[in-house]
Amino acid sequence: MTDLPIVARALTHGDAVAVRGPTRDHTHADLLARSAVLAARLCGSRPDLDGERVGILVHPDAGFVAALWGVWRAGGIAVPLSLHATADELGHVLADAGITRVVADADLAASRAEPLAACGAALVDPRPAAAHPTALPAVARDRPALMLYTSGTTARPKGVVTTHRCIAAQIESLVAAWRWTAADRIPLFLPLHHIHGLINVVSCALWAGASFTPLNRFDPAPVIEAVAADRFTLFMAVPTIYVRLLEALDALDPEARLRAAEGFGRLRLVVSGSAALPAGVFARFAAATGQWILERYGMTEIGMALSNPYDGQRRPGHVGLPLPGVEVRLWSEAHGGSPPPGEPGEIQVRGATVFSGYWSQPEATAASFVDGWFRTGDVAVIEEGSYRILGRSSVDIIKSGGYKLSALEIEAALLDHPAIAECAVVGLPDDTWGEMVAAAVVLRPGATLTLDALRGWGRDRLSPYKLPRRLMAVATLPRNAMGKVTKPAVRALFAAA
Ligand code: MCA
Ligand code: AMP
Repeated sequence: MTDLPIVARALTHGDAVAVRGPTRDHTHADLLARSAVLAARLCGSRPDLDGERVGILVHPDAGFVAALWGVWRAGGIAVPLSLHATADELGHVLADAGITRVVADADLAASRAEPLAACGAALVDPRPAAAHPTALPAVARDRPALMLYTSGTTARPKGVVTTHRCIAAQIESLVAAWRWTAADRIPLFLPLHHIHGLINVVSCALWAGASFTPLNRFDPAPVIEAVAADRFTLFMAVPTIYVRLLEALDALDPEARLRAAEGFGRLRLVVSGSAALPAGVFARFAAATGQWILERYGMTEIGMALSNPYDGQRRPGHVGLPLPGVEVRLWSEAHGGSPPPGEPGEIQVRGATVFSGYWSQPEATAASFVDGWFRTGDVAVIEEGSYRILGRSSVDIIKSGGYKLSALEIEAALLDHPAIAECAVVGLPDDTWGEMVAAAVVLRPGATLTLDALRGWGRDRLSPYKLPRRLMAVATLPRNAMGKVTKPAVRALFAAA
């Protein structure tokens, strides 16, 4: 008998629909059955995977949930892999996590045959097969369950490890705060190698006995049509998606626009997060649909921390107050403690929703905590009882379309280009993406480089969303007296151009 919280919840939801597919629906019981078969397949003759890291390279649908739960029920640590990663990026995760087996859909495995073979990973077929009774291990809640790779202030992404207990705490906090019920239906168009899609959408829905509808990717027209047809009660997305929705609504004829706007207006709750929602987008969406988007703040390492209220006023430009079970404080180096009211400080978080550590990086883990509080690196003020995020302490973290990108990782890749002698990557403010990746480069003598050529070259090395959208060749990079590139001055160069 297993002790996994999410599996125990699924047992109580039985024949309710969990995943609404284009050709068929899948119940919670189906997911349990499929995951038990996969767990047995993974265990083979072993009683317990004992924390083996197992990669998941599966399309975001019922098969993904079966794979995730299958790894969990076998006692493994699930490592959902990006479906956009290049061979090099995938290779980094596989090697860093020590992954030797990947549950993979055949088409995804075929298109990544090289990096999978390079690390010697064996493929496990996620497709359902005839069940054969096997005793699955009892997996304690304090065992590590999940590892998600996140970019930070290091050149390479780090693995963020969370336990079953931590994941349950993250889910329970959101289910309570946002009043999830078994009657909820939510679309899924966000990737499942990050917690916005994996925890906030999929895991909360399954925990509550609700359902999600996988849409594979975000395409405004079918999403708008489905909302107009009342197929959903809840909607969660990154700010870029609300910008895209507003553009698509504007382009509709008046009758279709009214129908769509009324559909959005009838949703029980519309949530934005992963990056700052511009106040103008909040206002335009409210004017177009009557929905006051609920903005919240979170991070891979801590789950969701702050949220505007479910009931009561949702303030544009603000992210509200701590979620249930989450302790949040502002911390100021200058004051050696909490800053005076109205003054900025770093957001620090404590509680059951906080991760266990970075995979095999004890020093980085230790450096990210102070007195048991996790240091987010995000700076905020509290105004009239609501947090407002001012920015990040690191200039090397860029948020583009909700993805967290490391300027250092992009710089390291660009320096391999034969025409580039030096480079500095920064995020520039952008109405659609929040921030846009921009590269200032010093070219080698006689070399030339266009943005298109750089993007084309970079496709084998970086995920498409990390590729620069602006390029500027400069004679020298601005540096301080210590010789370090001054990123604000680099940003100013682009602004001046
Ligand atoms: C796609 N492109 C991007 C991005 N996404 N460029 C910059 N930034 C991006 N985020 C590129 C594509 O590769 C393509 O380039 C071009 O833009 C147009 O692509 P398009 O098809 O229009 O874009 P899309 O595929 O529709 O993607 C847009 C998206 C996606 C749906 C907004 O970026 C997305 O799913 N973002 C959410 C990521 C997420 O879940 N973040 C949460 C992390 P080309 O034409 O050259 O190929 S978790 C987190 O942040 C914390 C915990 C939290 O608080 O939630
Ligand atoms: P990730 O590492 O991908 O989990 O991204 C976490 C980061 O996203 C946070 O540290 C913030 O910088 C940013 N973030 C998430 N939600 C918001 C929000 N509502 N407003 C501003 N920044 C946000």
